[in-house]
Amino acid sequence: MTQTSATPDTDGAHLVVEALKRNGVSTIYGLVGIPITDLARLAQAEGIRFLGFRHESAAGHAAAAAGFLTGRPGVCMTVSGPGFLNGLVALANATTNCFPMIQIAGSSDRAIVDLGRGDYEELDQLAVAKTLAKAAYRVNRAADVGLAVARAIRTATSGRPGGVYLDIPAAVLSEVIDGDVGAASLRTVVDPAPRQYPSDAAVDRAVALLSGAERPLVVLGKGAAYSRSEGSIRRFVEATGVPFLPMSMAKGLLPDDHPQSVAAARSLAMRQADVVMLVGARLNWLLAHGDAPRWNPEAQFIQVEIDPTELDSNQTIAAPLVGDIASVMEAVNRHPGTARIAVPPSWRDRLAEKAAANKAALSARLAVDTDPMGFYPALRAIRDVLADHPDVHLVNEGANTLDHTRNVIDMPLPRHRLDSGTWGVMGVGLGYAVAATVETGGPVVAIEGDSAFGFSGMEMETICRYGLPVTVVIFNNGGIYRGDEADPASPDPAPTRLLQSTRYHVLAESFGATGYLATNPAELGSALSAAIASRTPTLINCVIDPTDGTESGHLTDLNPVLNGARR
Ligand code: FYN
Ligand code: ADP
Ligand code: MG
Repeated sequence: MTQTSATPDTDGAHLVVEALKRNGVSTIYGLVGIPITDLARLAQAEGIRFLGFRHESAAGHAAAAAGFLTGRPGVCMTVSGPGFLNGLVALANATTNCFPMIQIAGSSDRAIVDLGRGDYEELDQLAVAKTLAKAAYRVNRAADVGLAVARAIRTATSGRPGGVYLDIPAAVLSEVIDGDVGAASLRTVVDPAPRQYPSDAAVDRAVALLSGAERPLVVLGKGAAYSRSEGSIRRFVEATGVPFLPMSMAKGLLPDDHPQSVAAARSLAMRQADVVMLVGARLNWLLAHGDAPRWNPEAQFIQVEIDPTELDSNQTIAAPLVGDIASVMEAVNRHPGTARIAVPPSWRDRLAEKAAANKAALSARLAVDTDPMGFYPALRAIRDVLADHPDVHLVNEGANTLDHTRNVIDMPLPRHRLDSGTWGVMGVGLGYAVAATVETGGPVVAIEGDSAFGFSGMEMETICRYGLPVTVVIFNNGGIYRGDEADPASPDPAPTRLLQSTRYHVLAESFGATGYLATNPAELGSALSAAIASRTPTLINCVIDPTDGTESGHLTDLNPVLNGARR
């Protein structure tokens, strides 16, 4: 073949790697197979770290967590058809949680797929992804790879972040084009998430509302954590004295032991606040949609939000502050009226009193040792160890395991808690854990219900293969919610039952991790201390009383109760 330029020819796969590198992508979370195996090899050879998983869902969750932790889209790479579909839960979850992520999948021959002729792993992936992602694009020519990657990065990161799907047919990966044409087609995204300031009038309106409040409240959501604006949020909260309520993944944005935190007086704060400033938090199910009786029906809402279509989705937003949180909070802090916002001491005292009572009640529960060990004494042991390790990233999923851990374990630092999030999803655990340590270099502790662990448990091998400093603690109560449901009138176990006799620690040892069995708080505490200090893969099988646990944790009310279903 005659060379048309001085540069050697290139192909779609090389351009994908170049385009990602040029835009600062340093890690890909994926699982290889047809048609992306060489693409992964190439990425690795070119200095992009490729972390290979055992299931695409876990790889995708890792990419999503990377997006949340870094503010840049995490990249997941999957094969076509079923592998693509396995990754989609994570892409949809990233979109629901507003985390920037890109899923790149290879795909089969368009000419065959589009006529339904039955190709290998045939699926109209683009059409499927469109319904679940923030956006979905297909690259039809190798010369468009640079544009496609840039567009995916821009879409995933700007405005409300979310998941973007990039479909690359096998034929495009191997399409050879002139090297100069290829190089010229690459692009670097400039300022992927530009600042967006609110108007002066919008700031005036919000500050006026807060100034007239008798019982103001700030609700901090994971959007605030994502925006990395803890500095300006803290300045606002401390200058005004307004109490704040952290949503689950906003715990630590301001430290949980901050005197203005009303996490421990959640219901009272919601029920009585008269002006509520939502900062990167949605009035969705996690906030009872802003409805009475959980909320004061007279409450007026201020919402700091990047996506204007979120406003009024549940309650009327009296003072919208549309923009990125960092810019909005700077504008609010600069406003002369902010210095005049004052919180009546009676409101602060009422909340403080309730928080103290709830904390005392929780302390009492934590102090009682039971045999077998319950959730609370187990969490006491974990809390005491983690208090000495503020740098630990905490991953948490399950039902009771999620709810109890969230309320017992204080977070001292922003973006150090990763959990089931807006979708209440199970299966994020080990993927989130991998990303948390890969992206930060720090140690991770994943506190997992025994059921929750099952969704991504095989990634223990991944953690061992890469030698990651991850400690998985399984709260093993032998079931979903609890492990003692009476056997039904069927020869099979009850739907909620799991085998509590499972030796999860031995399973982990088979991959090369250190395994511990813990049946009391002392064993648990010493195992966890040793695990964190070792900075090596560890799994602690923490056996919990099978009678401890409530159906659906704190979400019991969401369960339809059917006649004749329970014995
Ligand atoms: C909170 N609380 C505390 C503390 N933190 N007391 C003492 N100390 C501390 N540190 C109090 C809080 O004020 C509440 O008391 C109570 O604990 C319960 O708080 P919680 O858990 O926030 O409960 P609430 O209000 O019911 O919250 C609803 C929720 C939450 C939906 C936001 O349950 C949640 O995030 N759930 C996610 C569930 C999920 O996704 N599960 C996965 C699938 S499970 P009062 O103020 O006195 O009320 C499938 O079945
Ligand atoms: P939580 O579950 O913690 O309440 P949500 O995920 O419901 O948090 O809400 C996060 C909100 O933050 C979303 O509505 C999202 O659009 C918004 N958001 C995300 N990033 C930013 C940002 N940089 N600036 C402003 N709003 C943001
Ligand atoms: Mg369980």
